[in-house]
Amino acid sequence: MEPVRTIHRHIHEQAALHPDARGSFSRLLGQICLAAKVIGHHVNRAGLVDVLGGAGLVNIQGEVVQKLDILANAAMKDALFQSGTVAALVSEEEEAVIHVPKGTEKGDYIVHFDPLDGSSNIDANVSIGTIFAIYRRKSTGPEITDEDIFQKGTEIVGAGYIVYGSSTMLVYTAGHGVHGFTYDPSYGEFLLSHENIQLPEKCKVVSVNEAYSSNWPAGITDYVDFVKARKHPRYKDTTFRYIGSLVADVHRNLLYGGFFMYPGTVQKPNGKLRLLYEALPLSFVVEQAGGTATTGHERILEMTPNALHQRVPLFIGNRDDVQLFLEISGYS
Ligand code: AFP
Repeated sequence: MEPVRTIHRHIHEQAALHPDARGSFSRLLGQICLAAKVIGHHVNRAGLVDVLGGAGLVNIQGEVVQKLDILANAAMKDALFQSGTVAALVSEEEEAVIHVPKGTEKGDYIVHFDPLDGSSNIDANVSIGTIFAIYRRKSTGPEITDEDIFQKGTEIVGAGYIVYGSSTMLVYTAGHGVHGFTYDPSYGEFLLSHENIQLPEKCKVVSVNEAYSSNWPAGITDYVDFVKARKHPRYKDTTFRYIGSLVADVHRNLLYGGFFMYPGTVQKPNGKLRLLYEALPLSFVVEQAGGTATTGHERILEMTPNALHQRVPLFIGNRDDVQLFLEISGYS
């Protein structure tokens, strides 16, 4: 029988790579696993209990809040506060920085998260996910400052996501490779299923919502047409697939090889996706897996964020495809 490797064992092995580690980062990751189990449980039972559909609210992004968004947000906050390792949180679902409640142990980490990405897909049983990025607090005073919250992606100490799909899978990196764990309900544990994920060389999939093509800035259509022509050796067998859940689109491309784009439009030059809790964590994961991510003008991980819910165009995936995109679109 194959030895069973749980995520907790893996996290402890990774911690051993940092001789000065005091265990709080491992505790934090452990609590993210707990939140993933709680959210996954509710997602799997969504049709059976009253958690499907809108909550009758609109969030800071102007988007309809689903009941599961609220539940997932609460699960992440509870789990992270219980860890005693966080100094502050940023969530897609909340307008302002979330401070640690009075009487709760504080730590040194800042976590940015999207509790349930792709939630407009929930009612149709389409894969959705949770995305997170972890930073170390910079300031030393009693107050959390902008310096703590608006760090560059190059300062990320850990990032990952959970996909709730045909199974629940947690993918994370703490800067030493990208590792995937599949939830085994009979053990109640995430078990190592994808060790050291590397983006495959080939471009199996290009993902983009072409509905916006008439409003794209010049150059984007040139690249999309170039792929569709299927003349370039990279694109002879490429297909177009778009789920509409960023986390699921990026996860599929990470396993199969590919390139995801969400350009800005003439009306919305920064597009739709959020920098802090969508683009930055996924860019960190994809770079760790050998890929790259850019706005078309700047490496995502080198951007200095200036607002909690800042939006950013995103071109992410295999290095060769990003490079071809930059050349053909004329962005480079
Ligand atoms: P929801 O959470 O409202 O479903 O939005 C998901 C998302 O931010 C991201 O996951 C998708 O990639 C993107 O929106 C899809 O947006 P379009 O429908 O405009 O393509």
